[in-house]
Amino acid sequence: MKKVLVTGALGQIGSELVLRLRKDLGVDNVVATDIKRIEDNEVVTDGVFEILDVMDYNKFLQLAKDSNVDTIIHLAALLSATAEKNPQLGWSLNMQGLVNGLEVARELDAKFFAPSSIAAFGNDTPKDNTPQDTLMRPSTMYGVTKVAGELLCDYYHTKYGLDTRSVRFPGLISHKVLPGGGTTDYAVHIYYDALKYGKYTSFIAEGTYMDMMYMDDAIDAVVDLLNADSSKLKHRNSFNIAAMSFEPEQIAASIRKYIPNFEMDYDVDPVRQGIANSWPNSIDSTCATEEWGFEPKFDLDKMTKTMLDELSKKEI
Ligand code: AKB
Repeated sequence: MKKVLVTGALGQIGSELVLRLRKDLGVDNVVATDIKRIEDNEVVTDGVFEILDVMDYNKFLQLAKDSNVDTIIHLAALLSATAEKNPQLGWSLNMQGLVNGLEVARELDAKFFAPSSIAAFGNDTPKDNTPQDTLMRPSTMYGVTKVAGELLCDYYHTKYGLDTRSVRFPGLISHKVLPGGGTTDYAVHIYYDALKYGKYTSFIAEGTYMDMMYMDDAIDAVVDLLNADSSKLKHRNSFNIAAMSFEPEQIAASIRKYIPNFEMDYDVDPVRQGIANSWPNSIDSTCATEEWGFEPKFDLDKMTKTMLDELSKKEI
């Protein structure tokens, strides 16, 4: 990986991944793209940034060719709750955007990464310590696009020899940019409200376990997998990766170690709760550890401390 094009670069993952890649590869070797510009944003101001709608295949191809990239990281997609509100748009953006990305990568013979998610699993999947290879019949549009996307990326690998790689992200928690339209977003909002109001109303019910990960571990995972020795990869699309699994009361308890009077109550959103109920409680990431050395560094309390410290420095 020497020169990378990133789509959806202004989203929650892209905003941090682009900065890391600029450090690793050099500022001129990262082409950040998104559907619109956000002024005064370091992704836009401090390096190469281009407007790109991933549905526009010709522009996508031209930009990748002109920039002479050898890797494409395709992050532009709708998340679970937004895709559930507008399933047709979820299908068309998540699938056509992916097909366009894969076709651009095929034209350039570029390495290709597009994230999958714990959403690729469904009600019939074993809930606890969900294995790498198991039953996958998701009941959400987002999940359907993730399973289809995994299969498509594997297809491009076997059919065309394209170097496709991916991870199944759990809920990602970070302080730089808010997530948009996910089911796991409560685990980010809770830190903002804890600092701002001393209390939080959770849209996810007590007792609902989901896998989560601090953003630094997620960024390391993308970079490490892309740099991994291809001959060691028995799997490709997509690796289970897990750092921690908790339910709302546990994150609240972790926050109370630093903000003792923090209070939480519930106003459960049936749509997001339904999505959460269909996902695993925890997944097994042994294959990622064995095949490319995945090892997360943040547990719940370390993440809580970092989130509260970092958010305290920001105007929220
Ligand atoms: C979401 O909640 O939709 C995402 C995900 C787990 O893929 N954070």
